[in-house]
Amino acid sequence: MINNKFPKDFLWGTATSSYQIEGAMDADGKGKSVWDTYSHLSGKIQNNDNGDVACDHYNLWPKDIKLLKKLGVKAYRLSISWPRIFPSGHEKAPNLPGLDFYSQLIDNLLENNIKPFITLNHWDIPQGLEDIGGWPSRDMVDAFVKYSYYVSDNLGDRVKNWITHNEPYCISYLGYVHGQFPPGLKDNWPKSLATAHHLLLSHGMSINEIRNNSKESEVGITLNLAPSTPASNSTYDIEHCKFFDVQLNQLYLDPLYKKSYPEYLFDYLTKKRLIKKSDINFIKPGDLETIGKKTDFLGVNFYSRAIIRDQDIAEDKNLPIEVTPGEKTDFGWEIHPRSLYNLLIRIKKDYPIEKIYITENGCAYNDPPDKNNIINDSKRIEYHSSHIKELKNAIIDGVPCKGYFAWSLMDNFEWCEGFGKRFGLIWVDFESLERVPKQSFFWYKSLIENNGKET
Ligand code: GCO
Repeated sequence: MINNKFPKDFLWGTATSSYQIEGAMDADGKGKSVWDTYSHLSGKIQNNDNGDVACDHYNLWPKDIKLLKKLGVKAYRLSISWPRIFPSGHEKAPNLPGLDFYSQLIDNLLENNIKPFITLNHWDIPQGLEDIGGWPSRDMVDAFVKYSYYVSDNLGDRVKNWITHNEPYCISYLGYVHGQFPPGLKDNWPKSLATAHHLLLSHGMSINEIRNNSKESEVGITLNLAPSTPASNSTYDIEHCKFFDVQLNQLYLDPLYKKSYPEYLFDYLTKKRLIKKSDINFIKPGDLETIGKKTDFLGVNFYSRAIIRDQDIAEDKNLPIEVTPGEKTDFGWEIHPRSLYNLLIRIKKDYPIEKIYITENGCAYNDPPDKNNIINDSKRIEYHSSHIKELKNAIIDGVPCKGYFAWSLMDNFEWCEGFGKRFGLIWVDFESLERVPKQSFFWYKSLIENNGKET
């Protein structure tokens, strides 16, 4: 049970992203994004699903705003599809129908007293920019600054909470080392690091543009962070765990808050012959100053902890595994709410962060409607409840967290998993596009009414 109330002005919200919900892949002049291209390549997405229609939010948004209103959220985090604004990325002027779509959405949110939190880049960059090199190319920085200028110029009178990028780690690591996300390259550490750098640099470069266009606004960035634990006490696992932590957490937090990169990471990768020192030439004089410009808040996406086993060493040469995961969600991600507390305490200790929002937290469970159209997703309720409890503990212990966004408002296109993993508080029938609030929706509504106290 969560017994204490949260601070009076705590922002309870929910989140979505453009490619995952909008559909309308070519409506009103929209160009192709990298996810439009990638999801149409055979075998990349479970079941060969794609986001052409998704939740058809582009057409059904009035319905979705009614549901947000019913849920009682104070804030809603959504992202802008870049190719709706600049179809190829190269146009000089923005595509006005694209801007109009978001403009009317925002007006409606505000009429319903819901604060829009806008993410500018939730991964669906114009294919036209990928074609000239994508994030490993420094030209992306200017393209992003131009895009953030036009969006904030048009919406900045009403939008006051801006997130530049969502989860740079996923773009950089999953796109260029793991190979699971567009552009699907494997083991290309030089491009992966250049991507991380250009994402961070474009964040720093766009802060002033956005603040100039959007008076009294706050600009932040969202990172997916997680604490990691070695699976055993072996030096292999301990060293691998350190590497994991540095590349997931410090690679982004250090430049943003300490104006430096963790040298350990570059040394480690050089030692393993995954990069040459000369590959790091994408860092130019002054870049770290720009990246380290004051960011108003840090968005934290939290799902699970990581238990790290060194896969490069034969199992019989390693020590036996001592840390095993507990219960998992349908995605196979361990449920470990205490890790949210530990993570927040650690980043508060290590970095001068003045404000945090939990911009995503949630779980995949596929419970379908029963014959009365009721979806009893009790495990989702338990997941959110236990994480909110740990968040409360962290706030009591001094973590400056000002809001919590449940991922996600509704079931949607879960990237490489397609429609097979459901994170929503609302069930979506992907044939009829009917929306059915789950029991977790009503639980969250009551939690919000009671400002974090469960009844
Ligand atoms: C991410 C994204 C979301 C996901 C969610 C569940 O973290 O991958 O921000 O778009 O849907 O995290 O995987």
